[in-house]
Amino acid sequence: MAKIVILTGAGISAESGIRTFRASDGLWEDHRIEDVATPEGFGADPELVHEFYNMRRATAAAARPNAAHVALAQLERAPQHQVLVVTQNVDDLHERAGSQHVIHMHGTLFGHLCHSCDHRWPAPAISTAHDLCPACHQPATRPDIVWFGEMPYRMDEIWTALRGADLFVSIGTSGNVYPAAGFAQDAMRTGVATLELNLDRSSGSHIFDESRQGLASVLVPQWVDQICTAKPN
Ligand code: BV8
Repeated sequence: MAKIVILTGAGISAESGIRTFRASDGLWEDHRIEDVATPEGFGADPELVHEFYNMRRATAAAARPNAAHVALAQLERAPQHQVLVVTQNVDDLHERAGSQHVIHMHGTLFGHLCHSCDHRWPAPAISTAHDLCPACHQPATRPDIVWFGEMPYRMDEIWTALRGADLFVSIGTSGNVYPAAGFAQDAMRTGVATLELNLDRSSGSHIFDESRQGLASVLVPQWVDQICTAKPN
């Protein structure tokens, strides 16, 4: 039984029509990170931030999983592998493709959080800064998203899984955002084999044992097929 930890980023959802962050037509071209993806930006203009996430929630809801998401769900069902997907993405395409062991370290578009009482509930399609928390009835609704400067979710679980893995695979991420960008280094330090599947070389490509460039919808099914048919050593 091979334990595989897979980190995914915006690139795995690009072919599903969800914009990445740092491409030339990327999400950060329309908005400054500081204005829409930090607690300070939310404090300054909560309405702008709710609008930003309403737009992304609508795009994600209209998107469909692509062959890369489907291949990872197939891999999870392979009896000889134990798979954990750690995603930086806030869409739900891994779950909709059938993956069950998924950690959303940067939160989810489909959840709301009360910044007054910490209550969580499913996000409606459209939300505003005036929405009341169903638990404490304060107008303290925010997207359940991890912004810059905030601690990503379930880090202890992630680091434990990473250090106990046989293989760490990074798919569709530019390796710009920490702590996720440090996972390959963490894995390598504890003797875990590392593989990168990405459209372009990333800022961390040199760290990986192997780095393959191409479209996720091509590389991921190819890789899953390769390891599911490989003879056990
Ligand atoms: C933290 C949610 C510590 C929002 C996101 C000062 C203060 C505090 C922290 C910091 C600081 N200075 C720096 C930091 C650390 C900071 C950071 O890393 N900053 C960077 C910019 C330097 N990190 C943080 O703040 C993190 N928190 O450190 O907390 C702490 C400690 C104690 C106590 C409290 C706190 C929190 C980071 C999370 C921020 N939230 N997302 C939202 O989604 O709206 S990050 C955002 O970037 C997204 O989650 C995204 O997933 C993530 C990473 O981007 P990528 O996924 O890699 O996307 P990108 O566009 O960059 O790249 C896409 C890739 O896909 C490309 O390589 C491309 O080639 C490839 N691709 C494209 N198409 C395809 C493809 N590949 C294959 N096939 C294709 N078809």
